[in-house]
Amino acid sequence: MGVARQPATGPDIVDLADTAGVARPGSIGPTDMVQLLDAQGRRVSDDAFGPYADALDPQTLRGFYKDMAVVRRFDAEATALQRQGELALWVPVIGQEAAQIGSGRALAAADYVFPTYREHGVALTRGLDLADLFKLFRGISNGGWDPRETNFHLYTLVLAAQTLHAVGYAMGIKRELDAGLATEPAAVVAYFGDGSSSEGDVHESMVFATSFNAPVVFFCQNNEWAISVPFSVQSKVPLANRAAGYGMPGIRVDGNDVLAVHAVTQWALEHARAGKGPVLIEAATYRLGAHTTADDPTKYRPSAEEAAWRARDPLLRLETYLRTEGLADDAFFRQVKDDGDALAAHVRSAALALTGEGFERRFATVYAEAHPLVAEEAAWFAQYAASFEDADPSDSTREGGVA
Ligand SMILES: Cc1ncc(C[n+]2csc(CCOP(=O)(O)OP(=O)(O)O)c2C)c(N)n1
Ligand SMILES: [Mg+2]
Repeated sequence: MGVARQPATGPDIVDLADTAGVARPGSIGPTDMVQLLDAQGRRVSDDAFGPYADALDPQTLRGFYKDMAVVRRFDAEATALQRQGELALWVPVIGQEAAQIGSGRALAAADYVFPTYREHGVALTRGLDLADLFKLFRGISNGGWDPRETNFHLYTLVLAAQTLHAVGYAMGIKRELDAGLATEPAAVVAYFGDGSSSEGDVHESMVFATSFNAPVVFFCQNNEWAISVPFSVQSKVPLANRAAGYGMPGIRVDGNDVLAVHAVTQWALEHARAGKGPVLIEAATYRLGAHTTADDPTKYRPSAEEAAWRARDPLLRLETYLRTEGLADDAFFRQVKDDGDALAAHVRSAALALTGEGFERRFATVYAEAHPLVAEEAAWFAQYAASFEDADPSDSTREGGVA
């Protein structure tokens, strides 16, 4: 007996062909990666995304370079501060500056960002004082900044948890718009890594986002490594390919090309804000440094691989482009260096001046209201802390020791 066949597509099924040339569904190989500036700093033509880059004025292009350069300088200072014992840990961003500045600069003020723990470049684009990031990494705060001031959420160390939060937030934005409680369309960006893409939370997030047409952009920085696990263990296909299975456009972009990242993120944000649902962006990039300052990548990855990616440095290619096109001169690059040094000096002195909130506050903010168990634990801790009072005051392990 024959079984009635359902049509493969229906009115509720997203027609991915609509986004052909943008989503590039189906098999995605290296040639399907969006690139507007090649590793030699030459413009690459692209009918779909080229116009976004063509619309940028020289000042904006110089701004992209400055942002990337000062973040790199900041990152080096933070790494040094950790080595000097002033931060408990640091998570280097070197190599991923284009992915972060390109996407961050595509955001509008009303958009909202859910970062991982490595989005220092995006933090800069949201107007954070980067010294605030140190409150977490110096172990004196569980947060460090008020997300409502910049629409940049707190760092999340539980891999992929923020993708769920982002979708929930995006669904909230949509509900407020639908109910007439908000007038300005906004989008949400959920950052996550290649390793995190294997977490169930990402799957659930994508199902919810497509089912409820949430205005969210999933921005995966595929930096080739999840600590010591290579990307080849996470997926047999480019991550952007997975988008089709959920029913949303997927775009693979050269994550070391700030122009391409900026263009595809603009497109995705417009798509989301227009009520057309989520988009997955996979930015192909590389973590040039260690996973964290507690990691030694020479133990698990070949130096030739690092060297190959250094040749694709996101800063170098934009510098070459700006110089070749006559858009920036030596004086500009000298000024950027001075700006980076000034930022480094600022965050260093701010870091050294940061003192703890006190453990009383830690206990007081566990719940909104007093709780007998917390009160009991606070009393125990006060007694424990008092037991150190006769200890050698020069013993630096007495307080602030956070692993
Ligand atoms: C749920 C959870 N599992 C494991 C870890 C430990 N962990 C921290 S970072 C990391 C690798 C993450 O790799 P990726 O998502 O590619 O991000 P990247 O660090 O490369 O930016 C792991 C396994 C964690 N923080 N949370
Ligand atoms: Mg990774």
